[in-house]
Amino acid sequence: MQPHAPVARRAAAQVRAALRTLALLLGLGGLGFLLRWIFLRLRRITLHPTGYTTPAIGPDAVAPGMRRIIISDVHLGGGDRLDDFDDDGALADFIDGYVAGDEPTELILAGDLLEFLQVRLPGLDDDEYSDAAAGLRAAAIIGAHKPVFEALGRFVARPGNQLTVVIGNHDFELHYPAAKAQLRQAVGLAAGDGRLRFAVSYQGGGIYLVHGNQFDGWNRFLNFDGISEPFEVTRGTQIVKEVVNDLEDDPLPYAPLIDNVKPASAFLWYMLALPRLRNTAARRFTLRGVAGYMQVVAWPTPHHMPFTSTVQGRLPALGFLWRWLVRFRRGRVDRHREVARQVGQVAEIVEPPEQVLDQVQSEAARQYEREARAFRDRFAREMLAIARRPEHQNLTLFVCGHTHGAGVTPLGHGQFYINVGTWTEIIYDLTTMLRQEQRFPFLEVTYPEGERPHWQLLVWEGSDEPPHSWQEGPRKGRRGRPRGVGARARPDQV
Ligand SMILES: [Mn+2]
Repeated sequence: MQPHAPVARRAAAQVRAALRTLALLLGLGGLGFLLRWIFLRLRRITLHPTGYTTPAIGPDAVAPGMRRIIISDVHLGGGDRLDDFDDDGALADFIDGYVAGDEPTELILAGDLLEFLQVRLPGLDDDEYSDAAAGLRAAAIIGAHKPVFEALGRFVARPGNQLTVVIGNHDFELHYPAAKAQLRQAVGLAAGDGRLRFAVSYQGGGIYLVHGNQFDGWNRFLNFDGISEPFEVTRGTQIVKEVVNDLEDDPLPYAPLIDNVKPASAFLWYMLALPRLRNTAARRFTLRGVAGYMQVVAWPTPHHMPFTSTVQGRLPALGFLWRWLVRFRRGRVDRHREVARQVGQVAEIVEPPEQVLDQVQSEAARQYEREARAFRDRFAREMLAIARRPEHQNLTLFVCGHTHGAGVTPLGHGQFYINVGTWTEIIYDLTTMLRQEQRFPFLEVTYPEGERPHWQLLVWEGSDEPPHSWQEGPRKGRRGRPRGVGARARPDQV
């Protein structure tokens, strides 16, 4: 029995050492957050608006009585593993076979048409934001989705049609003229041709429309109307560019799906709620994501940092020091990724008890669900507040995208908040990995009796059958099928 005593003592000493380390880490973390808080309080950054702006579209610029089709969040990427949209054929068919109907139509793309944040080009730094860089990224996206832009070209070529592109948070770089020029060229229009126009918001024809990211704290821009200097990098942008893109390269089959997380602030819970945590590769992946998230949250956003590469030459004598600081700051993302990778490797070795894993996973899934619900409610509340403004009294439809969750919310007084969802594939339920079957939602607005819009939230099913109305829940809503029945995941599944 004797030899056991030292073993027990050693174990106790190890536990004490581990606890001490943990306490030290927590203390350092707390100190870090305090310093960060002080830094952000003391340091005022000034965002200088640049000339790269995009106007709002108001009632004067909205043709009365015109048929309108609205879709959102197509997220056309660079054609690689990070690209979330692989249904060029469906979108082109929709544009040719439905949008371009017999009457003049306005097609409104309500934001995040292009996925600039996931385009990685050789020779172009991920954190380079400029007119030239935006042009290159737009060109790469257009090259990867030719059928879509060809269909848009055929659409605008038909007399009377109008194409309106609203700017979102994933295509904020559309404020740069070079990106706009790429799009105009891709649909075969000359510079200055008004058949393609860009907007930060849209109001007219009974419709109020924004992309919706300004309702989302993690994706809100202080200056949404245009590019600022330094370039505004939101937390949401950071999560995509610094964490998600790196994770999506992982060989795990569900890795490319992780940018399904909405809202971005719930990324932590999303990662922890991913199924199959018992599998070591999945655990490495999850912990890598969690570590990446923590590091993004721990630091101020890049445009809050003192050394953005463009702020130079204030003290020429110290130029070398400045350049070194800029280089050091630019290495930040690589260092974070390295730490995240190492954390992931440790997670692979450590085998936590299954019970703990189950608990973590179910609690994280609950938290994620809670945050996602609060996010959806917030959009409805914001839209309600907008609808209640006296100047919006005579508008009927309050439309946005961004959440990727399509749906209709009555606001009273004959007004409706309509989210037009997304055209990318979405996972409806984390635990069951249930996918949304109603892939291609769109809003159709017509004016059969004058000013008041008639509207329908529909789902495109391909050119062989007419679109059906959007149903709540993940399942395909066929006509004749009772509404709602079997359409919702059971609440205990989440
Ligand atoms: Mn968005």
